[in-house]
Order: sequence, then structure tokens, then C-alpha cells
Amino acid sequence: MPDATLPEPHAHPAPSLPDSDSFARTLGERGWIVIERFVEDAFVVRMREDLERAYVTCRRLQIANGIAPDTEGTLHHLIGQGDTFLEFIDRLAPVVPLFERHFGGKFVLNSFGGNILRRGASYASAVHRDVRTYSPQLPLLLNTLLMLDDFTRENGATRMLAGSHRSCPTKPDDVTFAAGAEAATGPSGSLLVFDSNLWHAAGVNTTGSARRSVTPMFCRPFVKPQFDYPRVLGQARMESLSETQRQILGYYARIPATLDEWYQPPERRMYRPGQG
Ligand SMILES: O=C(O)CCC(=O)C(=O)O
Repeated sequence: MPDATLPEPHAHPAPSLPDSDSFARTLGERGWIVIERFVEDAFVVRMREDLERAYVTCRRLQIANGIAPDTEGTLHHLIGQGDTFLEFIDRLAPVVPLFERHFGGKFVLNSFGGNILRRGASYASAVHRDVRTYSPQLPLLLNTLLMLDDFTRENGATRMLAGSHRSCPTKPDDVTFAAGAEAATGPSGSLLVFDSNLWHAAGVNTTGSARRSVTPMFCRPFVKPQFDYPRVLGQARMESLSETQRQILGYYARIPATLDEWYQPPERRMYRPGQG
């Protein structure tokens, strides 16, 4: 029986997905995979508009707070800065079982950034990985990157060192990385998914056009997210969100701050059963 309190999901074309075994095998062995055309063109167009608007807000603060040079072209914590970002959380429903298999249970949003890579490089062009605690046996974080333009070698498609999430506990030198890295290319609307232990880098954009993306990252519910998304949207907003949004945005993995919030039956707790 559908839950009558949950809003109807929007109608949109279903993406074509790898089966669960090949997704798990590829993520395990290579550490990254591109799901082509995960969202349709019309959605990409709307998200690009939201991204350009959100950049104005982020940039104003980056400049005001004296961190402009290091942050040019980057955006952070897009939930609440445009409808498509919240809608995208719902669009993840088809990959939730794949991600849950990866984590061995429920997961939540850890951060939701964006990148407008114009000619040249960005801070993400340095070789890095996104989890500070190297944890090959216990996945703590999972990166995704939604391509809002075609990703090509010329415009700086993300460079991935396949297998390095398991084989390289320490950072490879630039020569080793350059020799082994592959470009994660794909048409706009594609979703790059990668193990956060994997060494990777944004490429260099040698074209005159921007290469735009959003980069939601996910973690186990007991890992501290980089931003308090339920607080951004407000507890009351939960009523109008889908089950997928409630779970991923972290509404079931909050920290109580009053005894009244703490003393609740399991179905109303801030940190619900089943979150690990
Ligand atoms: O923009 C890119 O190609 C890479 C983004 C990245 O490094 C990241 O999301 O950690």
C-alpha cells in the first residue's frame, strides 16, 4: 500500500542502469563507473540554470569572506539553493539499492557541491581523494558527479586512477597518476559514481566553454555530514518530502538537542532504527 502521506513522485524517463552484480563488481575492482544519461536533457537544462543562480550566492560569500582566489567556479551545499537539487535526490531512487549494497545498509547525503570549470584548472585538479580516513574494507563515503555538459578529454573530464581505492593507501606521485589515469567521459546527464578512496583529479579545460557538474557525496548515516540539510530545510518540511528524500537528506539520522526530542517512540526518533 502506498503511504498516503507521501507526495507522488514526478513522472520522468527511467535511466538504464547496470545490474546490481556488475555495478558492485566494477565499483569493487575499478572503483568507478559512468551511468550514461542518468537524467534527461530537460532536467540538465533546468539544473544548469539553478547552478548559475546558486553561484551568484556562493560567490558573494566567498568574496566577502576573503577566500575568492581558491574557490572560483566552485559551489557548495546546494540543497535549498534551487528546486532541481532537491529533485535530484528523488531521481536517485533507482540507484538507492545499488548504493545500499555498496554501504551494506542505509546512507545519507554528506555534501552537495558543484563546479563550473572554465578554461584552465580548479583546486579539484590536484590529485586527491575525498575521504580523510582511508577505509577500503568499510566504505564510509561514495562520490557522485552529475555531468551538466558533455565531459570530454578537451574540456577536463575527471581523471580516475582505476583500482587505486584498494591498491594505493598513499597518494601516487603526479607521474604515476598521469601514466595510469583514465578520463571519465560521457554525455551530459551522465552520472559518474566512484569510491571515495579512489585517487582522482578534475582535468584541465582547454576549450572556451564551461564544463559544469554537481558532486553529491553520500556516507553511512553515522558519519558526520558536512552540512545539516534537515536544518537548512526545516523539520516541518519533512512532511512534503518523499521517503527517498527524507532518508537521503538525513531526516532519520539527526541529533536530538532536547530531552523531548530524545524521549520518543522509535518511529518518531531523530535517529531512527536501521541507520547503522
Ligand atoms: O570536477 C571534477 O572533475 C572532479 C571533482 C572532484 O574532484 C570531486 O568531486 O571530488
